[in-house]
Amino acid sequence: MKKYTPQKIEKKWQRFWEKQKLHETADRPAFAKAPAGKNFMMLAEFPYTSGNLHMGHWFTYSVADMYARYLRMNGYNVMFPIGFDAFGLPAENAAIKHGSTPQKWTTQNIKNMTKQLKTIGAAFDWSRVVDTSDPDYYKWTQWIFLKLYEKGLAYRGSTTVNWCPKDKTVLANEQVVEGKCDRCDTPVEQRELTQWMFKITAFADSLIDDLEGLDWPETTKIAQKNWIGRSEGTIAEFPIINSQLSISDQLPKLETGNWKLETAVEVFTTRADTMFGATYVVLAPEHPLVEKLKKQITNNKEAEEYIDQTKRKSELQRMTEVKDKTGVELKGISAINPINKKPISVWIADYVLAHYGTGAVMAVPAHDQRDYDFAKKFNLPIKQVVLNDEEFIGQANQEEGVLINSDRFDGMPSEEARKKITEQLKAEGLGRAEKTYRLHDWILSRQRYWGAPIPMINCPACALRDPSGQGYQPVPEEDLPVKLPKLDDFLPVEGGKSPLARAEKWLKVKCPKCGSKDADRDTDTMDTFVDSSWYFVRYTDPHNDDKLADKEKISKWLPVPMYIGGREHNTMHLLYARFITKALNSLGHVEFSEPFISRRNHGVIMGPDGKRMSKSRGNVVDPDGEVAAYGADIVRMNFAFLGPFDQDYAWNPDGLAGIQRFLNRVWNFVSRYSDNQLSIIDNQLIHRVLNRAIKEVGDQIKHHKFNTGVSSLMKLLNELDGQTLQGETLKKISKSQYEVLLKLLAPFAPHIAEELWIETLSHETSIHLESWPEYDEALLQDEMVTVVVQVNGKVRDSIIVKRGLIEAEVKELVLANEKIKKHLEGREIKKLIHIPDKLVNIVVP
Ligand code: ANZ
Ligand code: ZN
Repeated sequence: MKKYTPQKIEKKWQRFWEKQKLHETADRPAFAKAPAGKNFMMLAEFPYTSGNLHMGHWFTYSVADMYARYLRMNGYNVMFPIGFDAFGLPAENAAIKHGSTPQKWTTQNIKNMTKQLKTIGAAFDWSRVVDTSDPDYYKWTQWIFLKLYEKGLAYRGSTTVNWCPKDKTVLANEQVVEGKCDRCDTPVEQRELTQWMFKITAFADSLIDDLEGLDWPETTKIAQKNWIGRSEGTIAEFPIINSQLSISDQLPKLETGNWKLETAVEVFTTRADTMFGATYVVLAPEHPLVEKLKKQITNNKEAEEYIDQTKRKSELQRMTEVKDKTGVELKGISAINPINKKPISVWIADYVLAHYGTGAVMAVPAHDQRDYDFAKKFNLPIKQVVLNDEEFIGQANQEEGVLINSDRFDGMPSEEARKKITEQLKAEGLGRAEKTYRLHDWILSRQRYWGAPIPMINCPACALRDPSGQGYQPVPEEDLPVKLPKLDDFLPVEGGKSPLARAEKWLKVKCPKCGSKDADRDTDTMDTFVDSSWYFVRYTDPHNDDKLADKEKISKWLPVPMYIGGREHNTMHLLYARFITKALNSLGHVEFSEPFISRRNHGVIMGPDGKRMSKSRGNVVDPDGEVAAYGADIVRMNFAFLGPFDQDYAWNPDGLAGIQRFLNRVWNFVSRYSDNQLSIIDNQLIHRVLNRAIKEVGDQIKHHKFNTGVSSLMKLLNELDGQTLQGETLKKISKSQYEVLLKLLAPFAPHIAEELWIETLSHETSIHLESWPEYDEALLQDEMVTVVVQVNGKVRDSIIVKRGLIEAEVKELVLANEKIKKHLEGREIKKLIHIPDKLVNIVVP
C-alpha cells in the first residue's frame, strides 16, 4: 500500500471540492435531512489584511471549520463565510513601512491570504467573500452612516478626544490601552476637536439588558457591562453663592424656596445617604462652569495654570494616579449643600473626570477614599455620617450602615436614606434619581486616508443661512459610493487634517441642498470598526447593488447562531456590531436587535517562549512551513488537540508528530476492513465501540471540546485495533463500520478522510456530503463493566461482565474464577454482598 503523504493528496481534494462547488451555500436548506431545514451561518471573525496568515488564523479557522463540517453532516445548511477587514490603520501603516500604497498592499495581501486560507482545507464559501475596502461594500457602510444621520444617531459634536501623535489620528476610548495607542503604543494626548459621532449611548440600557438573553462567555458579558458602566444614583444641585458677600444677604433668597439660583453645580452621586458628610464640592478642571464663574473667582490665574496642566494627562492617568491628589480651590465662591443648606468650599481637581456623571462631585471624605486623600492633603473637614462595623482610622469608611450626624435621617439604613434624601431634594427642586453611564458616544471620524469617506458635504453658503451655523449636508443616496480618491501622498497631514484634503478635484463639489459650487466634501474617513460592524449582514447577499442585503435573505440567515472570535473584541467590535444592529433594527432595516446569539472566544497561539508572537521578539513561527512539512490535516488536528479552545497556548511542534503517527495508523488501518462477513461476536463488539464513539465525538464537537474529540478518536482506533477491548483480537471490520470511522474523522482531517472514502472505498461523491452516523441510545448502556471481587473485604480480583447482571449470574462467574477459588479453598460461603455493576464481597469463616 502507498505511504500516507498528505502533500500528495491535499491539493487534489481542495481542487475537487472547489470544482464541485461543495462549499458554496445556497439560500435554502440544501440537504434533505436538515433539522427543521435550518440555515446556519457559522461566523468566524474575518482577518485584517495587514500581513500574512499567522498561527492564530490557522487555529481559529481550522478548528471553527470542524464545527462547521459537523453541523453540515448533521443536516444544517451551513454557510461558512470569509472576507477581509481591509480598511484601517494596520493596512495603511504596513503600506507606509513597505513603501507601497494601501491599495496595492491590500490587493496583494488579499491575494496572498486567499491562497494561504485555501490551504487550510476549510469549507469557506468563496463565492461570498467581502472586502470592506471595495466600493461595492463601503457604499453600504456609507449608506448606514446616512440612515443613522437621518435619525440623529450620527451627529457632529465637539469633545476632548484621544489623539495619537504618531498615527496622527483620533482614537476611540476603546483603542487607548493604558494611556497608549492600541496600534502603535505611543502615549495618547488629549485634544479638543469637532468630530462625527454615533449615538451609541442612546442604546446604553438595551446594550446591558439584552446581554442576559445571549449565550456568550460570562467574561465577555462582564467586560461589556463594565465598559458601559451603568450606575444608578442621584443628581443633586449645589447652588453657588458669592463667598465675599455676606451669606445672610444671600440666604433669604434661599429660604424663600426659590432654589433656581443663577448658578448651581450639579453633582452625580451613588451615595446620597452620605450627603450630610459632603464638606466640599469638586469640579473637573474642564467643567464649563469654571469659565462662567471667572468673574467671581479671585484666583483665576492659579486655576488656569492648573487647567493647562491637566490637559496633558489622559483620562486613564487621571483615574489611576491615586496617591498624589492635586487641585486648586476656587476662591471667592461657595456652594450650598442642598440637604443642610450649609456653605462649603469649591475646588477643581483632576481626579474628577469631565465626561463622567455631571463632571462634578460632592466630596465626602469620611466615606470616599479619593475624597479622603484629597481632604488630608488640603486639610479639609472630614465628617462621619455613616456608622457600621468597619474601622475608621486613617482611611475612608466606604461601607454602608446607619446614618449619624444627619438630622432627621439619623438611624436610617443607608439604602433607605438614599431614597428618602433623594425624595427630599426632589420636593425642593434640588435633585432627582438618575442613571449615568461610563460609555461615551462613538467618535468615528479618522483623519487618515485608508477608510470609507464620510458621505457628507460641508457647504459654507448653507452654514450662513443655518441658525446654528451648521453647513453639513448628506450626500444624496443615489450618489453613493463616495469613492476614495487615488492619492500619491496619503501620509497624514500635520495639524490634524485628513490627507483627503489634498485631493483638490475630489474635494470640491456642488452642494446637494442649495447648489452652491463652493462646498467641500468631508475629508475624514470612518473608523474601521464601522466597516466590521455589519459585514455579517453583507454575507447574506454580498453582490446586491440595490440594497445592503435583501431583506428576505437577511431573515433566512440572521441573527448569527454562532460567532467565534478573539477576546480582544470583547468590548470594541462586539459592542459596535451590537449598536449598529440595534440602530438598523430601530430604523426597520433588520428584524432582530442582537446580531450574535452564541459567541465563543478562541485562545491565542503564543510563540514557543510563551510570549505573544512578534517579529521584534523573533518568536514567530510561520504556519506555511509547518503545513509544507506535515500537511494541513495534521496541523489542523494538532490545533484541535492542544486543549480547550478558549485557552492560550505556547507553540510547540512536538504535538505534530503525535498526530502524524495517529493519522498514519488511520491510513494503515484500511488493511483491516473487509468485504467479507464477520463473525457475529466481533461484529457486536465493534458495533458497540463505534456506537459510543459516534455519540462521544459528536457531543464533544457540539460543545466545542475539540481536544477531547480528538482523544475519543484515538481511543476508538485503539479499541478497533483490539488493544484494549478485553484482550479480544479483532480480525476484520466491515465496510460500513469502516465508513463510520472515516465519517467521524472527516470534520477534523477532511483530506485524508476524503482520500480513503473515494480512493479506497470507491465512493463517487464526497464524504463531506454524508450525514453524521446515527447511534443507538439503548446500546450505549449495553456495555461491559468491571466488578471488583473481595473475599472478607480484601480485593482479590476484578472481572469484566455485562452490565446489569443479577446476583445469581455474578455469583456463578465469581465462583468459577480461578483466583477466587484459591481464596475460598472449599470454605462455606457465609454471606455474599453484591453491589450491582461494581462489587462482590464474599464472607467466609
Ligand atoms: C459622593 C460619594 C460618597 C461617592 C461616598 C462615593 C462614596 P460609580 O459607582 O463608578 O458610578 N463621581 C461622580 N462623578 C464623578 C466624576 N466625574 N469623576 C470622578 N468621580 C465621580 O461612582 C459614582 C461615584 O463616583 C459618585 O458617588 C461620586 O462620588 C464619584 F461615600 O458621591 B460619590
Ligand atoms: Zn448649500
